[in-house]
Amino acid sequence: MKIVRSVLMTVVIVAVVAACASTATTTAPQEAAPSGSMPFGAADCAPDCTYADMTFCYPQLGAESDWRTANSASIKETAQELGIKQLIFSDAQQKQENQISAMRACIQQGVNVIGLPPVVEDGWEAVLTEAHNAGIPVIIVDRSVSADPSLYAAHIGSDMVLEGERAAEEFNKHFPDGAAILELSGTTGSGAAVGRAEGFRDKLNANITILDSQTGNFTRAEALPVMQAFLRKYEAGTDFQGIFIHNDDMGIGAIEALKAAGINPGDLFIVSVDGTRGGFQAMVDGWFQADVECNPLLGPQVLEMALKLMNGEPVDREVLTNETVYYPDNAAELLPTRKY
Ligand code: GYE
Repeated sequence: MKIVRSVLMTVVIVAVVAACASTATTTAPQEAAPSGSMPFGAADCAPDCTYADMTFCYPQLGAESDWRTANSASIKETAQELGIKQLIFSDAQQKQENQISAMRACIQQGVNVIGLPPVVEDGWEAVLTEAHNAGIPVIIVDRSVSADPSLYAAHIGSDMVLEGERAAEEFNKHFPDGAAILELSGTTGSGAAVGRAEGFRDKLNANITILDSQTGNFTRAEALPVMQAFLRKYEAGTDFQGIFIHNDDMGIGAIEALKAAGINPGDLFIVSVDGTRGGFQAMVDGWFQADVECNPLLGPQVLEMALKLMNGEPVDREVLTNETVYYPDNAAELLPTRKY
């Protein structure tokens, strides 16, 4: 109960700090970057810092999907279990400017480490430089950034290109004689959508054509009208035989549109990404023929690395999650064991 209350307090504090952030940060002159040997600055308690010393900032990008909800829960639960001093958690509602102000508030407060799940790849140089100059290490979590790697400590997340490649292999296996397919892609400019699209195109056989590709911004609500528009433009089964969908939530939105149009499970070959319970249910119901895993449960790895950084210990600069592909044949059996 006490812990829950302190987390709530933290959220309130974040909101207040965030509200003042924009004015505060524009005036603050930047200090010189910390010198060579310890580029991201160890905490004062190094080398004996424990989780009880840690103030960790996680400016979450939003709550757009079940994947995201599970990722937020993993960070919060791990922070509680490990007994860190303070978790500063915020929700940017898929807006980069909100993530940047939340980060600036954390820099002002002098947190020990920031975990940043960036909504898009570009545009992080300024705030990453501010964190770097303040000696606050940043772990890029989940999606990637295009900024120079010298500006952040490490990246922990999935190999999005590999996920796209795995999805393409499913279409190649299923359509050896070729096909036309549609793509429902994730948030434009996000590392997840860019990587998946790239890997998918790299591996897709030349006899499979991507007829059209539109973004559904990783949400159910936005995928539904995109699928409806696709169905007005193209005839399912005739103009296209399959759909590659960048996450399960958009898949669930698309299924609503497909059902309403009288399409039956199995009429189209659909491959999605994430492996959420919703995705497993869609496999059980016959809608998805494969679901490429993307694991959101990153809390333990992220906080362990945060402690190492506080203690000035070396860390791996790129930590990729080990993942697989799930299929309908054992989806019903695995569904109850899924953690997200
Ligand atoms: O696939 C999707 C979420 O960045 C890996 O973001 C993440 C993606 C995930 O909204 O469901």
